Amino acid sequence: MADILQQKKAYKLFKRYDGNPILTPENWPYPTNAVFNPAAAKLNTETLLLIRVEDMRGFSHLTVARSADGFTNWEIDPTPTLEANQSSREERWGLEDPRITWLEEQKQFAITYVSFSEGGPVVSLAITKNFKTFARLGSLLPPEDKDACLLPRRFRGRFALIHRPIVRGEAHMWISFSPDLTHWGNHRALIKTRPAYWDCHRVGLACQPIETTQGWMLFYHGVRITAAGAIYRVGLALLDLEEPWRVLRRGDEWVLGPRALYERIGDVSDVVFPSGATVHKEIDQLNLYYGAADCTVAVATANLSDCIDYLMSCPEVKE
Ligand code: BMA
Repeated sequence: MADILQQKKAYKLFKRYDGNPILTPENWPYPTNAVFNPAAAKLNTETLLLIRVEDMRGFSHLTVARSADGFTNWEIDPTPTLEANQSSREERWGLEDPRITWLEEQKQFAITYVSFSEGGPVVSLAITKNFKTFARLGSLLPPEDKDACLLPRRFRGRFALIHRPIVRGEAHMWISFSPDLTHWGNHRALIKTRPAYWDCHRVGLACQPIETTQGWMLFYHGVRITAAGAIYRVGLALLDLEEPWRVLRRGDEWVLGPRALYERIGDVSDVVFPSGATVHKEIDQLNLYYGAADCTVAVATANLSDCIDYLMSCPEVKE
């Protein structure tokens, strides 16, 4: 029988912010269909979100919103911050689902995002200091690939990228390595879908990996297909700190799933899709930013030490 205490722990980890959704198409400075799947970072004293904005053609671009407390009074850039380069065939149909990592060596932010090429979705990289000017490094790996994020530093001399290629129709998370952020190799499967579980159909990285003394705390989304369509939920795993290709633990249950109305009803119903987080160690808090039903942006908070405590009570992964 499933461990009831463990399920209770997982269920209680996150608390939705009462003011959700925090960003909607209605409060956007220009006409949009949907605002969702935000990347998040702390910049100076502010919380910065880089949000996927879908226009009325169905194409997406990325726009910055800033807030002093991470919950209210968002200042949204009046025009798109990062748009598809129309002359690039790799970006023909827009930019989607960014993640942000602070690169310790470069002292810059890395933004990994999905660019929609004519040949399918590919993972692309841009580097920035200020979210105003960007160096675009282009696409990293061939399609079909999504849900990518860099880790903040090198491991045995190489940068590490977590991503989610689709191979033979299977959607598992992989990790790849590069000496220079351009040439990628040593590809290894990292976290796979689990038959019959809530994450049986697809898995993909959620927010950027969070460094803890126990290892890299990894939020990921898992998909199950039901008679009513897909349900996107969120689970937790732990990667080794120095050898992030080793999965140490993985929760059996999801820690956040669609329950609130704004998560259940939208352009794509029953979706919680986190793609950014901010860590506030001084108050032991994690803010998890997510797209709700592919329409709006919402946030849920958790106690960092509760997340680690939960992870350490999850089953060990035997390779
Ligand atoms: C995934 C991605 C996300 C989206 C989700 C639910 O495949 O494309 O952008 O939020 O599906 O529709």
